[in-house]
Amino acid sequence: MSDWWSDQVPSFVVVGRVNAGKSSTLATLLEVDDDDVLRVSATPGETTSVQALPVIYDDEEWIRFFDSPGFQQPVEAVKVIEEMAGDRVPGPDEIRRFVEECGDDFPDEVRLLEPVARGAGILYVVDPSKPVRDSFLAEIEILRWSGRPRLALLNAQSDDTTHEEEWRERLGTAFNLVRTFDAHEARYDERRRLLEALLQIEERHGDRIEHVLKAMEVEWGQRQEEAVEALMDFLEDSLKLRVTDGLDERDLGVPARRERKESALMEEYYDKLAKLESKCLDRWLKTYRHHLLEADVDPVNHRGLDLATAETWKKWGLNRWQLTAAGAAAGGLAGAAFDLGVGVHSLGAGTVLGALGGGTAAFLKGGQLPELKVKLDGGMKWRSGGGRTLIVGPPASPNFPWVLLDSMLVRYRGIITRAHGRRDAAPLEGGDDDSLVRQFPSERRTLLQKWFNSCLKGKPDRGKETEVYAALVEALEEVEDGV
Ligand SMILES: Nc1nc2c(ncn2[C@@H]2O[C@H](COP(=O)(O)OP(=O)(O)OP(=O)(O)O)[C@@H](O)[C@H]2O)c(=O)[nH]1
Ligand SMILES: [Mg+2]
Repeated sequence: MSDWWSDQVPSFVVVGRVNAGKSSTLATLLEVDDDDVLRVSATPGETTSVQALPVIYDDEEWIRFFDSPGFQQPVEAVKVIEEMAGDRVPGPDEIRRFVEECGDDFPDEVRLLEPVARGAGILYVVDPSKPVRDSFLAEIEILRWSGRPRLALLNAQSDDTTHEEEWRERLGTAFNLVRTFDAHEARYDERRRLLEALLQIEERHGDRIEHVLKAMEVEWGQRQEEAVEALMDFLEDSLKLRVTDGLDERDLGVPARRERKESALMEEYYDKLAKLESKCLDRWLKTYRHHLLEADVDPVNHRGLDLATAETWKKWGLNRWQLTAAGAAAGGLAGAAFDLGVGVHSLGAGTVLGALGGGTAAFLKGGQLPELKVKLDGGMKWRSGGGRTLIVGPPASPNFPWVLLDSMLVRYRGIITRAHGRRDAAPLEGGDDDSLVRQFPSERRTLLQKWFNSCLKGKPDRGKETEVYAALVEALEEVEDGV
C-alpha cells in the first residue's frame, strides 16, 4: 500500500452508509461488472477495505477513485472528533488526528477517512428512500469538517423517494453539489455528467478530469464504430447465408428422403443464422464491456431472434406500405411490382419456393418456422452424374432483412441501457419493444433496401457501404438518444 496515494492524480473516495450503493455507483461509473474487481452485494458490509480504482487511458492514470467500507459508527466518531477540537469547531486537523489515533476503535471510519485526510475529494452516496436519521447527520458533519471538495449523490434503491427533499435540504448546506445518480439505470450521459460535476468541485485538477471526459467521448465514438461494423458484418453474412446439400437420384425419387434432407438443411440454416446473431451480440457485449449479459440465442428453444412466432413478424420490420415504398424505390417500379407480388421471386428465376415437399416447415419441436427459399441448382436440367444440389436460403418474406435489423437494434438498446453496477446475470432478450426501423426516414429505408437486395443476391454492393455505414451510425445514435 506504499503507493496507494499520489498527489499528482486527482482522487475521490466514495463514502456513505453500509449498503448505500457505494460500490454499485463506482461500478456503473467506471463500467466494472465484474465482482472480482469490484464487489457489489446485498449483504451489508461487503466492502471491507479501501480499494483504489484507477482510471487509465493510454497507460496513464488520470483519476483515482477509492471504494470504501462505509460508516459504521458515525455518531460515536463525531463525539471523539468534537472532544479533540475542544471549544473550537472541528476541522481538517481533527480529521487527520482521528485517522492517526483512532484506528483501533473506528476501523471503518479511519479507513474511509484516510484518503480524505490526504486530500481526496468526496462522493457521498445516500439512499433518498431512507429518512435522514441522526447517524446520517453525523456522517454529513464529519465530511463537512474535512473541508475537502464534496459531492452528494442521491442513489435511490427503490422508487420511493419520499425523503428526497429532506435530504437535499440537509445536504445542500454541507456539500458543494448535490446530484442524483441511479447506479442501476445510469447510462453514458449520466456518467459523463457525474464526471463533469467532479470537475466543478475539484478545479485544482481540472485539466486531468477534462482529459478523461475527452477520452471517454473519443472512446464512445470508437465503440459506436465497432458496433456498426459488427452489425454490417452480421447483416451481410445473414442475408447471404445459404446452406446446401447434394441430392442423388434416390433422394429425388423418394419424397420422404428428400424431405428429410430438406428438414436437415433448414435446421442447419437456422443454426447458422443463430451463430451469426450470437457473434454480433458477443462483439457488442465486448465493445461495451459487459460480461454478465448473455447473448441468449438458441433457435430450438425460440430464444434470441424468434422467427418462428407470428408476433416477431408483426412487431418488427417495416409495415406493408413502407415495404412497398422501399422495394419500389430500391428496384425501380417493375422490380417493385415483381417483389411485391411474391417476395420469393427476388432471388431470380429458378427459385422454387417449397417445391420440394410441403410439410417441412414445422420441424423444431413443432414450432412453425417461416418458409425458407428452397431451390435446386441447374434449373430443370439434370446435372451430369445425375446429382442435384439442394439450396436452402433465407425466409421468403421480403421483410426478413428488416426484422433482422430491428431485432438487433432492440438488443443494442438492451446493451447500452444496462448499468454495469447491476449484478444479476441477465439474458439479452429481444423484448417487447416496438419496431425501430419503422421510424427510419424513407431515404434511409430505400438505401438499406438496395443494399439488402445486393446482399440477398450474394453480391453485396461495396459502393454503397460508406453510405450504409453512415446510415447505421445514425440508427444506433437514435437508439441511444431515444431511451
Ligand atoms: N434497485 C437498486 N438497487 C441498488 C442500487 N444501488 C445499489 N443497489 C443494491 O444495493 C445493494 C448494496 O449495493 P453495494 O453497491 O454493494 O453497496 P455498498 O454501499 O458498496 O455496500 P457495502 O460495501 O457493503 O458497504 C446491492 O444489492 C445493490 O444491487 C440502485 O440504484 N437501485
Ligand atoms: Mg461496497
